Amino acid sequence: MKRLLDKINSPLDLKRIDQRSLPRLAQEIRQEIIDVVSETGGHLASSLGAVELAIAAHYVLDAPRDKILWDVGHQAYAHKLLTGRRKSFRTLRQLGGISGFPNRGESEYDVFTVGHSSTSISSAVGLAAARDIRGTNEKIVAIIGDAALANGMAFEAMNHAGHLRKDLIVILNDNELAISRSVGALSRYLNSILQNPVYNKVHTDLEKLVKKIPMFGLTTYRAARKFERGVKNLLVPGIFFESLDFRYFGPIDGHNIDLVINNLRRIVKLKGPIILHTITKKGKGYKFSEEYPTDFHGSYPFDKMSGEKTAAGKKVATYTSAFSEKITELAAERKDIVAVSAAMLPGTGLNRFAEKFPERIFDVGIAEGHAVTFAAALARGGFKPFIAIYPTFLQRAYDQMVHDVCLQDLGVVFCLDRAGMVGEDGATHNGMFDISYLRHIPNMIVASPKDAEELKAMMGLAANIDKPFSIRYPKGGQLFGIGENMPSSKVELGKSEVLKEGKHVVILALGSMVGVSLEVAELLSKSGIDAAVVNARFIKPLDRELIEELSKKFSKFVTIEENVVSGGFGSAVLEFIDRENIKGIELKAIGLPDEFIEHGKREELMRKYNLTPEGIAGVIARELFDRQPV
Ligand SMILES: Cc1ncc(C[n+]2csc(CCOP(=O)(O)OP(=O)(O)O)c2C)c(N)n1
Repeated sequence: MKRLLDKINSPLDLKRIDQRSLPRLAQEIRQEIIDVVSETGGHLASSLGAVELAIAAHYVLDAPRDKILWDVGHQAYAHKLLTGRRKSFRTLRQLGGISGFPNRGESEYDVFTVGHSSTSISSAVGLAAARDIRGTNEKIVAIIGDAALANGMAFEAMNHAGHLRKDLIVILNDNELAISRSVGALSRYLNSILQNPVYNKVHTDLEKLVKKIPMFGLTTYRAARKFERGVKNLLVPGIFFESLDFRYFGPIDGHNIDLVINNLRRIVKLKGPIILHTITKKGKGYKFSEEYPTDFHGSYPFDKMSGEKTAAGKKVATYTSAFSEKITELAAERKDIVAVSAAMLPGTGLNRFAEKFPERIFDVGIAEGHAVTFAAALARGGFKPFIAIYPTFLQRAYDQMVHDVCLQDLGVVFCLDRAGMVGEDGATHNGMFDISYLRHIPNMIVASPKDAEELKAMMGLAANIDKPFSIRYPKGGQLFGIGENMPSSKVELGKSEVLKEGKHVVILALGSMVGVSLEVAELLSKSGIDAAVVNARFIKPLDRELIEELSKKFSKFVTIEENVVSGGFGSAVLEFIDRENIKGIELKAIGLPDEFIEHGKREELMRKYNLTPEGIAGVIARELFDRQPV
């Protein structure tokens, strides 16, 4: 039988499908998502959980005129399939293909480019304010998960929406999970709603009652609402949403398409901020993602039959696992070591710590700003906090680092996993700005290890230094270009390591680019260029002594880093040369360009941005030596 999905090129085609056939369509969409993600990898479990919500939203609303905002956007694969990207869906997350998140450049149905959590209600309020000034009447709907709702930004936006009383709808996609368990008092509160049958019955009865008395319309309805609030006050502790001036509907089964459609049809007609609470199952419709939603949150490619990750996703030794080992070891030795995560226990490797030291782990939820100030206060309270976080998400906590950690010179350790290019998650997730946003904050130490052993050594050093200390390391395997840990000298604060002597040029390489630089040196030697290679280790404090010494021997310097060149490690070296008035140095700063970098395989992107050994050797040979590389 021909698939219904194959007829859908836009939401208009969806609307032509009989409502009774929509469950079949949901089934087909699920299968398509499983088929594709098993090959490309991606956010399987969240997307499977939001299929009916996407269908219902597009069935009832009139996008792109009406605005549908997906929070984080990792659950929007069904939305993509329904909005003209059915044919390109197989290129998901691949270089030149469609993004794994809503992206304005990709489709007019993607209202906001996203990837970071908890922006949808703010965007909805802003779009509603713009609409009202303009005097148009499109509907604005934000779809947000229970974990994303617990972020400060979502709270701030609800507070504002309640104040402005704008017409907008928030669909809460509640599956009781973040990547792992949803944490926090809000999560407990949502749970209490689900477990309160009395309230649910009163709520439904009231609606039925009101609908039966059309003659009295608004007055009756208002009176009923007042009564309802009174009843709710008795039955639901807090009536959290209603207190913020949102009208609360639900909870309803978010996989029952008729129910979601009928509720949406009703509430789009209402005024003011509204929240529709839907209950969904993360990973719905695929045995393995239902059973292991955390493993299938962001998944590598997998075998559909067994659920096993295929070669591309097989576990290799990673920086994350080295971090995980070391933090557990440190905590076993020292009772003052505590760890903080913003809803990323599995991704950062903190779950092992969490199991071993449950009283010393703090998962604060998707709340990066809070995580940093909270850690500052843990340090102030006499503990040694390690925050494990992705640098792209730490961007959310810049002021907290400045004002709460560095200004007070508190001993918080920031372990920045996924620094550099992350590959398939693309522009919203690349960790390419952290050197620039960290190194200019007074008191902050910024380090980057060349391999996993060095990461452990740096963590050991950081544990014993009572200052803000950040360590950045890339996603995945230990070394790029070499394949195993290199012999290491002792890691000392602000000291680099000379790995190879040379005569003509010195390469100061950082972190992931150290292994690459050794290969660069080998390639250069074929062109008769003898390059020295230094493993910089510290961006701040810089190894001033070594740079001064090198400047007496070399007139050509190269810096290589996996960060934007603007404000990065190369800038730090240039600033030092300038400040110390060192003359006669020609410096080539190699790194990432001043642009957002799209999704694709990391290797492809490294090639595209010329950060391969061949690419870098070519640049050095041509630009510093006026030679064509061999
Ligand atoms: C600012 C920020 N922090 C962390 C993340 C990583 N992250 C992506 S999805 C997710 C969990 C989202 O849970 P929820 O909102 O409940 O949606 P679900 O996946 O359960 O549907 C997290 C922590 C992010 N995208 N943005």
